[in-house]
Amino acid sequence: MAQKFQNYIAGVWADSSSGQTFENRNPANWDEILGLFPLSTIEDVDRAAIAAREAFKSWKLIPAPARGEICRKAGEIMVSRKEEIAAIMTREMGKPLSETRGDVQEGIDTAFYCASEGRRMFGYNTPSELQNKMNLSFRIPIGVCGLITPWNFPMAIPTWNIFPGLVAGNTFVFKPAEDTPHTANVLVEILIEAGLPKGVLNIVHGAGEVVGAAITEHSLIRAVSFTGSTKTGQIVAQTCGKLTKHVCLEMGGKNAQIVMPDADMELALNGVLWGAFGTTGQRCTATSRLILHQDIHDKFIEMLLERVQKLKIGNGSNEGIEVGPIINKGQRDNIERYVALGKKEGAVCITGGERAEDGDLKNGWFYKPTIFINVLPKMTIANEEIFGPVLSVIKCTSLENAIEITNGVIYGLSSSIYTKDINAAFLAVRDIEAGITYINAPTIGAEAHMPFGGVKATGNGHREGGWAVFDFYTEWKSVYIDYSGHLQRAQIDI
Ligand code: UN1
Repeated sequence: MAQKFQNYIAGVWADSSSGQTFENRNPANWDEILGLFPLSTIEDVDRAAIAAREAFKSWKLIPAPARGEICRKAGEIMVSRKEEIAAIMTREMGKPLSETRGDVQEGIDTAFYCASEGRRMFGYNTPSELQNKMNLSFRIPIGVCGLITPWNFPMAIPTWNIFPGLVAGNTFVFKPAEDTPHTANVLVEILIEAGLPKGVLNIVHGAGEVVGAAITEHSLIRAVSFTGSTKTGQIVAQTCGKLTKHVCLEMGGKNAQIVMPDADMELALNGVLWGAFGTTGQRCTATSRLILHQDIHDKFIEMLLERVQKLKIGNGSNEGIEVGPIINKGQRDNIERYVALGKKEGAVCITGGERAEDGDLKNGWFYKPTIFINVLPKMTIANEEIFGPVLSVIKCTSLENAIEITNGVIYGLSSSIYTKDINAAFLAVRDIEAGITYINAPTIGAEAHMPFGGVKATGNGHREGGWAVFDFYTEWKSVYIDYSGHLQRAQIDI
């Protein structure tokens, strides 16, 4: 009998009011049921929002450095449980242990970073335009925040939001992805152990259409952070817009790596292998387009092909595996649909393009690393986010042409260029339309203390990570102190 897990609302672990559950399964072995989680209802979200609103009254009064101390404690617990959490995460979402350890580490980094930010939550002072008057501005919390997170970074992405949001004085209703509910519950357990008061963080499991929608619509929830598809993000944003809520969106990407003729080829090769096939291509920052200069195209493809075919596909729980399974059947169907479309549109699939089904692999949702060449910028596989191990190679004629191709998609999350020409590198930094540009490094690998997010259809102007995230999780309070003892009228009594 599979273990049963619960929601955590108002400081109490409890089943959904529906009494129903959903299964959490291992994508590397679909027969393995890892647990049953509550299929929650609108009523559960309502209770969580009320609890979070109640808890906000006292949580906001705790000094930010003390709130930061809870994050620091949580970080320490994460350090001691790192191996265990990585194993849980690999079982429920498939990426290899080396990567799930990295995901936990990203949470640890965020915990320690945010803990120290509790002592810095800077506002600013300015001179007043009137005599005997002082102007100050402070960052204040927003209130109850809703958080809807994806399955590909089940620890990193929740912590990117929860830790800074808590340090800023907010409370949360958290809905993790249905594919990774266990890692999310571990994070809640850790924060409870770290001393978080009841009601400050509430977790409500279930379907996006029910729980996610209820969070977005709930009147007590004043801000929503969403990471996922552009299509869903736009729906979240519409609802939040109607209800004048803050909304932070992190959505799709179609990230390109450019390789110029003067690049260190071996370095560029290692970069694209990691960028395109790490996390089985299931990162919003994944390299899904490789833009090769025509002078090195054929040689680079030859080298790449040899290396790709050696990547070790398998169950991420086994050490040495480089490419884990696809998260679920729906995602693999989606990849298959794009691969068929790529072929139909005239691109040439030179490796992969099919399921990996040898031996035990047939029990999971495995798919071979796939490369298309002769891809033209107008083709569907050069424009739409596939979220799988599929790389589209496009030939370019110059740096300007490479940048033009890079910018020719609706998204703008991450980007990369390999070159030894310092001028080319700076031009790329200036001209690529993306939230992140790497020089001589792959499109993946953002660090916790740097702003994370994208332009165009990838985001809506906010950033997670680094100091920038506090711009989302706080409001401004401007304070004017008039100590003149008489009425002074701004703009008039000057
Ligand atoms: C994501 O793909 O959704 O930069 C997040 C990276 C990771 C985070 C990615 N640190 O690839």
